[in-house]
Amino acid sequence: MSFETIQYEENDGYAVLTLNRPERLNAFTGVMHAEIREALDKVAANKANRAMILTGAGRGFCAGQDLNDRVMGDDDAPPPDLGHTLETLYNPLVRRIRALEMPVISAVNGVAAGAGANLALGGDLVMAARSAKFIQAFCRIGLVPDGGGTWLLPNLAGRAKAMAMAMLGEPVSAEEAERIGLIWKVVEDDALMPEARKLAARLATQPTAGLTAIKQLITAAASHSLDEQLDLERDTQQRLGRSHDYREGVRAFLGKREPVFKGE
Ligand code: T3D
Repeated sequence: MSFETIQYEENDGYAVLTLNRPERLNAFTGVMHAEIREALDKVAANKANRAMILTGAGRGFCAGQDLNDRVMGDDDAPPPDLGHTLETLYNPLVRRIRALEMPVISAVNGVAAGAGANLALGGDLVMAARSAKFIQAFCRIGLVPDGGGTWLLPNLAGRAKAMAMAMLGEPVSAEEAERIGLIWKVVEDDALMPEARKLAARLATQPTAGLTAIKQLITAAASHSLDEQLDLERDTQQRLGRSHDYREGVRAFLGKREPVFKGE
């Protein structure tokens, strides 16, 4: 499968989507958005894909919007409609990744800035190379964190850290990101992709429908009361209790053997 701005691979039960404009730290362009959409269609269309890795080529993960596409003309020229780009490009991307019916691993190989940082943080399991850093660069150009940033940051790291990151735009190291709960874990630079692949291959053997439900419930919890969440757990467990993988899991446990999950 050949793309201009990304690489796409399917392997061993999982897909790898690599942002691939290393000379621009994988900054987003319209073409890249379109290619990511096409790749996500492929991920979802193939039942054999039961996990996805999102990463970047070169020394960066993603530097957010390519600002070369936002060159300001003279003051009389009409400004770009950023509401339109969020509505048509960034918001659908974030929603699409959240809705993907499999775990998404962000393997953050280097600097993640602007919408690139929030794309990374929106993954379900976020791993970062020790040299990676996260920058809410928006305030430096008069914008607010987008790509879900104003929701993700306080939910992950709390209001105080969210405010400082969003208002100061300073780099947060991978180690600090792990310490404050922004990401799951830091690994050595050269271990990042081997570890991400090992994790994706393992997830691809697990009960995918159950993992997808975990992702949905934990996301829903951010806006639900305990009562609402208890109801959702009841309904979800009722559905999963009728699934192949639940039957298989219980039978395997009682039979003292390894389960063979189908993902359904
Ligand atoms: O516009 C809309 O539709 C609304 C949506 C907005 C979403 C957003 O993401 S807004 C935020 C946009 N991103 C930024 O403001 C980040 C800009 N980049 C940086 O601040 C720095 O590049 C980094 C902190 C990310 C990395 O710094 P450093 O020193 O490691 O690398 P560098 O030298 O700045 O960058 C390397 C090259 O990539 C360089 O090109 P050159 O000089 O070698 O030809 C640089 O210009 C280019 N580059 C990096 N980020 C961008 C970029 N080119 C275009 N757009 C970028 N975002």
